[in-house]
Amino acid sequence: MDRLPEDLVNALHRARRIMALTGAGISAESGMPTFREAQTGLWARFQPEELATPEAFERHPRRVWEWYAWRRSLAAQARPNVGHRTLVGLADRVPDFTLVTQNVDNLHQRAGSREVVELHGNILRTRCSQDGGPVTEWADGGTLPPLCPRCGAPLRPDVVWFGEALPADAVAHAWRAAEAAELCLVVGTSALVHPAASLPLVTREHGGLVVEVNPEPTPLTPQAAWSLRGRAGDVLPRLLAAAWPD
Ligand code: BJW
Repeated sequence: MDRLPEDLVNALHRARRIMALTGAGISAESGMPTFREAQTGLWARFQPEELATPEAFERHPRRVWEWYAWRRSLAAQARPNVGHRTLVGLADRVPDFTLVTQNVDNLHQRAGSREVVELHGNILRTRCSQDGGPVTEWADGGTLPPLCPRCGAPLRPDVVWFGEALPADAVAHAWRAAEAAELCLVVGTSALVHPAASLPLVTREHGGLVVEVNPEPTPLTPQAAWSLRGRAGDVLPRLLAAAWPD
């Protein structure tokens, strides 16, 4: 990416209400694998229907639990990067800023973002597979997955699998922010998974601008007022510095 368009920089500086929607790409520079990239994505090595569906958990609960335990350890070892930190800086400068993420890795929170709207849950949390209630402690009885201390059902990661409803409060919050946003900044998502991928379209339908940051084009690219080809860790700090030179 060469020069930043001046009208984009002005639009960013002027916007009072901004929503950022992030995906796995923003954590790629922290060493976290994305999902759909051809060589390196998780879905190039693992079958989503074998690991990220309720049916997979019913068939192979131990396999699914262990795969998420591995992912949890990757997230715990990773460090937030400059892309995550730049969104913290943006939130400090914009009167009404909402960060909506599809990521479950907790890196936005660790970078210092407050009030992160988590559409697909959080891999660090665990819940009961029966009643969905949060579980923070369980007996280490050797079974995997461990069992719910309240009802004995297997525990599962608090993430949203294909075919499952997203948390209603997060969806409602994200939808309100998308409708109100003058600018929707979409960072590091293939924009293939719904309903998350619909959020920038909601902003557009309500008269807001969509700005995409991604090294590759996506189905959202034709809808974006600006599509910046580059890595989040390169593009976001440049955007912030251009819009708020100080
Ligand atoms: C960089 C970069 C750098 C690289 N800088 N960028 C409408 C149409 C079609 C289908 C559907 C629809 N509505 C619903 C569906 C079905 C389904 C769906 O969307 N399927 C499509 C895939 C076809 N959706 C669902 O099932 C959802 N549930 C639902 O709709 O429920 C309805 C319901 C209602 C009431 C009762 C019951 C049901 C749930 C979706 C859950 C998704 N879950 C996952 C796993 C989460 C847990 C886990 O982590 O394991 O979420 S799948 C996976 O995809 C994960 C991600 O959050 C999500 C999105 O992926 P993301 O973030 O976009 O990553 P990638 O890899 O795809 O893209 C990375 C991008 O980064 C690339 O573009 C790179 O170029 C870029 N990049 N380096 C910037 N440095």
